Amino acid sequence: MRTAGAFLGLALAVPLLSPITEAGEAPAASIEIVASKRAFTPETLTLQQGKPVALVIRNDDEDLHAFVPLLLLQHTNVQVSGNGAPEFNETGFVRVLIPPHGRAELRFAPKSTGVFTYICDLPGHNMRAQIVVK
Ligand SMILES: [Cu+2]
Repeated sequence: MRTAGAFLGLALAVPLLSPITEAGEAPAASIEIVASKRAFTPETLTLQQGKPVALVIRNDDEDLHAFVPLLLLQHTNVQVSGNGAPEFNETGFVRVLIPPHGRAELRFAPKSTGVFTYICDLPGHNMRAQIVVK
């Protein structure tokens, strides 16, 4: 009975520790956005609804930049890694500040289809681009 109990505990713990890498599921596709010379590249990128993605935002500038997705990530589970400073509120992920020559990686699965603008909201930075979810 002790063995059965230990096995059950392990079986319950594993899915909590690795929600994305379930057996048989392909690893999330990695897609890169570059912030350089105060512009985001590419201007438009396309993601698939419900499909896990690792979105890497690379800052090639000497300036601090922010990645601020408008509506795309509301009420969505987002795992952030890299050396950015993420911010969350009651609706979920709000933005990540990325230091000069830094990078942030966001792992999530887009919830809804549509065209979603993202911006850098730092003063004087007129940076915007879009993510299409199909
Ligand atoms: Cu900026």
